[in-house]
Amino acid sequence: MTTLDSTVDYDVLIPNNVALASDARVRRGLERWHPGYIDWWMDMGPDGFQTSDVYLRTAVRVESKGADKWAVFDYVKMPDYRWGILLAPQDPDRKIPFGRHVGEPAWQEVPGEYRAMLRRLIVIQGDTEPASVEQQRFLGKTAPSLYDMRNLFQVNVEEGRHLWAMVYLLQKYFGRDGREEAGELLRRRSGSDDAPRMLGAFNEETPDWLSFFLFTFFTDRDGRMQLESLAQSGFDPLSRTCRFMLTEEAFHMFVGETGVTRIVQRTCEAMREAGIDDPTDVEAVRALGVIDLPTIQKKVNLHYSLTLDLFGSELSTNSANFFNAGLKGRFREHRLDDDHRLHKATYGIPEPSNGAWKTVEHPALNALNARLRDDFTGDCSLGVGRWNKTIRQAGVDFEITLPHVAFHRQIGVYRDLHATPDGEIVPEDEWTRRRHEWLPDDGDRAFIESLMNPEFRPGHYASWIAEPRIRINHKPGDFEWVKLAEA
Ligand code: BYC
Ligand code: FE
Ligand code: FE
Repeated sequence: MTTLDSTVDYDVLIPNNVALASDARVRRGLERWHPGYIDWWMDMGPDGFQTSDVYLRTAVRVESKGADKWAVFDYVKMPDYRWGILLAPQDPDRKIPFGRHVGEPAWQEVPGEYRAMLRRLIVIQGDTEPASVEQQRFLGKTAPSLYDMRNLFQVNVEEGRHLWAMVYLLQKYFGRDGREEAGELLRRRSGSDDAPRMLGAFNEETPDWLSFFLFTFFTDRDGRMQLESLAQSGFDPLSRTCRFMLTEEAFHMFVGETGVTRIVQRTCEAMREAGIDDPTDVEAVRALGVIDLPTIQKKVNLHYSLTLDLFGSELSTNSANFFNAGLKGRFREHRLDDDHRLHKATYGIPEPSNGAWKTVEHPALNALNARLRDDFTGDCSLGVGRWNKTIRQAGVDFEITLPHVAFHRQIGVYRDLHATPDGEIVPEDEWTRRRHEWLPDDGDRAFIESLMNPEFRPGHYASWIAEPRIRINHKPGDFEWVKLAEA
């Protein structure tokens, strides 16, 4: 019996709302995987803080009921975090919302003909979660405040839980090869030469806190878009898992957006106090111990373009197959008003033509990655608009912009072009010569690194970032978000 409740059973090794107690095979599989996970967390999780007490939120329910919140906050040592398996409640009447099976009852078991495709989607999703923890493992040591440190660790434990979410699906629905894939997810390592993570951006470094905030703004937002598409899946357990993951994901986006806002705000304040009007006077601004806006723009260019590659090629038969099969839908498929099969539909993709860009129509089924990427860009623009509002309100004349989709791409239809952030196509040698105008160079990286000094006193913030306006769970300004263990 798998009747489900929205309350999570915490009196067991692996907290869950999927009746694991009465599913001996899967419970044993997960219990066997658990020690390897803890080993991975100790090796690759936040370095130097595993015995500190962190004020963390833990999900206890999959939805809020009246005054009952879905999560509780308390001090936890990260290795003791209760990583659980939480699926959104099942809707017994749910139908497959798109593709060739549209309108049929959602699948509760894996449809045999789509097994390999589905497993691949779940493995790729699962692979990104631990990768991000690996990328961020040294950041605690240079945290600009205990508040930011706590937020980093909150994101990290939740990405760990997202790995559990995918491993549950693999173990429950994919038998032996699912268990093998679950093992491989603990074996690959971000940036490794012989066993790298699967997608490009997850093998890049996250060397500093500006990168961390931009990663959570852009790359976790790719996570959001992909999870929204998988939440539409006709395979109901995947849909339900992703729906609950999205509840947690909102916080990751909050960390990214407010992190960059606070950096931009501090830069503008420092400029005003020093009477500097020209935001492009990089040397003068840097002398104030804050990050100049042109450098922030370069980092935006980098993280945005790396993240665009995560959507796969603009034109992809994989994505058409995922959609036709009913496995991966569009962003908010259930709100779209069309046939949900995309029979004769087309979708426009910008392509270069005689020194200009023109929109070329393609079968919409093949252009689903481009469409999701465009939805992503729209969502990013809202956040960037809010950063620009902060800059404007501070009276500084500067605007942060998202570069052209063809800029600095390694995957997809633009990969062989050399486009500037404005979308001008230039010869390769010119692009290489001017690269430092658009992307961070060694000097920019060294400058940012020089600011990455820890600030671990409660209520204090590093010189380059403003205090947050809204704090987690309404705690006071000098709250001790992380109680550091004695060295
Ligand atoms: N790097 O037809 P194509 C998150 C491969 S982030 C390396 O163009 P497709 C998170 C591709 O696998 C969200 N390889 O693309 C965020 C394929 O290989 P095969 C993660 C790449 O398949 C922050 C070949 O190139 N979830 O959750 O339509 C913190 C041709 O592929 C890349 C998902 O991505 C790349 N960038 O779409 C923590 C959802 N791009 O099959 C977590 C699941 C493509 O020829 N994944 N390739 O060997 C998918 O939906 C799709 O796999 C992709 C690619 C959208 C990634
Ligand atoms: Fe995640
Ligand atoms: Fe995330």
